[in-house]
Amino acid sequence: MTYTLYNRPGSGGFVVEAALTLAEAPFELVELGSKPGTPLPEEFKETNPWGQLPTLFLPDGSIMTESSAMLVHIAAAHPEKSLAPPPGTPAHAKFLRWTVFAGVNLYESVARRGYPFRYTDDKDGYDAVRNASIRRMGEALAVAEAHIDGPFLLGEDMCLADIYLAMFFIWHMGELDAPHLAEIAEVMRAHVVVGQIWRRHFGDR
Ligand SMILES: N[C@@H](CCC(=O)N[C@@H](CS)C(=O)NCC(=O)O)C(=O)O
Repeated sequence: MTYTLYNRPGSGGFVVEAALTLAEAPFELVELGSKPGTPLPEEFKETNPWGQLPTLFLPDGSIMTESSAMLVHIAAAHPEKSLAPPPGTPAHAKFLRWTVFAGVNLYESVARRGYPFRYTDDKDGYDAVRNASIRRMGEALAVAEAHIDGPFLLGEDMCLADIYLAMFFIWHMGELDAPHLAEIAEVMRAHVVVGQIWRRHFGDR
């Protein structure tokens, strides 16, 4: 049995695909033919009742949702790959903090920007929701930036949270002065494993 990852090109399953590949864990990729920023087909709720990607099936057939949780799980399930610091250490606490911060605050901003109709019933308010979400995402990225030790979140050693933060950094649509995040994104583009997956999802971004 292997992992099965449901995603679509350009969506957040990128980071889970990168994590599984770095873990050298065999997985099957099921790519839905739907465009980023559009709701998924209603039938997908039979697979994931919340109707979102990424959706991950573990080798035992159980389902996981929530990209941040998947990253924490993959790192824990493949400890020999050092994808995150050992659980129980202060470094792991920092890894958890920013992985969850990204899942809760950054991904939620992306959702408000892409799907404003879920956040207001006022059709005239969609642009306001979008604009506020872009501003809020910039604020969240700036807070994350200020906590990056450099060159990576935790200092010298790259962890899965770096890939996650880099993804949100390039998804941000506003102005942002974030040299650490910019450098991490550059490392990801050039990374021998992550770089190929990055290009397949995000092209030259
Ligand atoms: N909290 C979820 C958010 C996932 C999410 O928003 N995924 C987007 C793709 S990038 C999606 O499935 N959009 C379709 C929809 O929400 O209908 C996670 O971290 O996995």
